[in-house]
Amino acid sequence: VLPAQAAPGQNYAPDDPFTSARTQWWRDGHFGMFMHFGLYSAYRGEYRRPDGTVCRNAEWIKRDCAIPWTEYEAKAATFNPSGFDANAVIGAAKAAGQKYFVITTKHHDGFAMWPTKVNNWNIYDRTPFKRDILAELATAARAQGVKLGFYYSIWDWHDPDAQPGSTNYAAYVTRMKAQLKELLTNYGDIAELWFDGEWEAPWTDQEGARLEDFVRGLAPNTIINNRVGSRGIADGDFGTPEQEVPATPTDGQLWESCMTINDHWGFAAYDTNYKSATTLVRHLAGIAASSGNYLLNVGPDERGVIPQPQIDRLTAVGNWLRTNGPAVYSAGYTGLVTKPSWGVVSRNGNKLYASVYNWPASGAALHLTAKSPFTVTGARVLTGGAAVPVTPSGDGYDLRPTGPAPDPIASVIELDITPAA
Ligand code: FHN
Repeated sequence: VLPAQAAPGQNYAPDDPFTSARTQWWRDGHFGMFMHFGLYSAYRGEYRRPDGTVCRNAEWIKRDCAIPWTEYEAKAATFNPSGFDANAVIGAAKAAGQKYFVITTKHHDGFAMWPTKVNNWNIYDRTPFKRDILAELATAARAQGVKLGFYYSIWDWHDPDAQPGSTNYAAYVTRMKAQLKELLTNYGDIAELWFDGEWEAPWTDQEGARLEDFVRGLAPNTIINNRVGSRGIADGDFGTPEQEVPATPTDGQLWESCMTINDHWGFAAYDTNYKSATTLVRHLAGIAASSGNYLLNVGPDERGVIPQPQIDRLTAVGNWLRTNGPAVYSAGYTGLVTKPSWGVVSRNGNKLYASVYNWPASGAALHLTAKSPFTVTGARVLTGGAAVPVTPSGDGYDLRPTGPAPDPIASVIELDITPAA
């Protein structure tokens, strides 16, 4: 039976996620840390087959490298991520300017990263690592003022009742709900729940609607992503574009774009193809200017430690945000100007924030094209505070900053505006 609110074509939620107080922190924060960490991390991205050949993958290594379950299960007995430091992890997110943190509690391999009582395919029962990292993260997140979220894969390669053709899928769904109950009731408030793998049969949209209802009943304030069912029946609070900065500001839902920091979600030691701090900042500024959120992934190694190149980039983003945060936090789609070729523009009330990627030569202008009329009463660069002359020009305004780019990553000009009544 579908919940009463789940009329086709409606975004099923107990309130309007665009305006609800429940989602305010999320809409203002714009930036979170995603963490893919699981038994797969123990492989460091490589599986040596019995014939000596090497197969490379990360969180999909079990399936894509066709590792037999007996071997994958045996790997668990060696998995001991004793370097995992929840305070350091949450501290890294905080230093990066990230307002929330979402960890894979169970990925498609079905392996629970907490001591679930529901089955024994979990980090407590199968490994020498006798700690509960979710409890440690909950404590650290609360202490440091970072919100905690959980990723949970509906698709499960391990549970026999979850497999295609299962005659007892309902038993799996019952266990899944029991696990979700643990996650939503044993670790304090869970700010965000990130489902995945909902596209795989035998999962159905109707199951999704029931699951969304179940979660709302247990945790009414939790913000849920749309990978619980499909559009119009059960689509949570926000959309989940992946590996992209969407060109349009909205598709009728809140949205959060998740991206990798290199080319994998889980740890792969050989993958050093890291995005630069400049790219990461520009993703964030572009996403915030389209009223979206950026969930940037890190992949701890087999010891549970986030690799230093990932930390370095997060630190650089945090440094940029310390001065330029107003272009991101509580800012969003302007509605007033056309996206310029030289950067992006966001808005917070009567301020516009122009994040300039291509700083003009001295005397040259940055043009702002107005989509609807507004007046500019002042402008300054956030780094250093230099005033920026602004003059009406054609269909908008010309900004003429002087001197070299104040910030090589992106220099932000703050404009005081009065929209026409
Ligand atoms: O298959 C997964 C993948 O491993 C990763 O977890 C991403 C993150 O959004 N989600 C799935 C693919 O969409």
